[in-house]
Amino acid sequence: MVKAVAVLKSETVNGTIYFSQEGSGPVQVNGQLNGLKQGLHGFHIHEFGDNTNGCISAGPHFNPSNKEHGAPGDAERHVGDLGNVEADDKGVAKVAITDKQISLNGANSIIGRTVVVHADQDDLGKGGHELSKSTGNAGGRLACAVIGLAQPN
Ligand SMILES: [Cu+2]
Ligand SMILES: [Zn+2]
Repeated sequence: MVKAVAVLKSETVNGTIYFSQEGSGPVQVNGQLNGLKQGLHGFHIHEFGDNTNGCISAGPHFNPSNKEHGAPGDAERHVGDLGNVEADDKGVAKVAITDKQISLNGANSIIGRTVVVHADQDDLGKGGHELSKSTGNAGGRLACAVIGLAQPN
């Protein structure tokens, strides 16, 4: 079992996201984000673990196979496309995602990259906006954190 963790903290949003993977199986993504506006928020792995200029220096969505932006269940998607998380009326989003494209080892490894939560809903590539096929038009980057290895147990 490989485990990883990211601790997000910005002026408005904070939370902790845990990742775990058995062998080359799916990655379980679990955790909680606080301080969000109620509703859906884009949630992605961005290419670089570089937060020197805030979340912007994390670069674009992690896309090692050079595909277009899409929904988590689509064949045509960035590896980093984890869709949306949904915040309740208290601004809390409980995250519970199982994903088969991200990995904690090998070519699709997200270790050392950045997890980002956005201001707006990710349209999953289907919104017809000029940004739909690259970012899902999910708006600004509210909070982010570099994904690091965690103690296995
Ligand atoms: Cu993003
Ligand atoms: Zn994407």
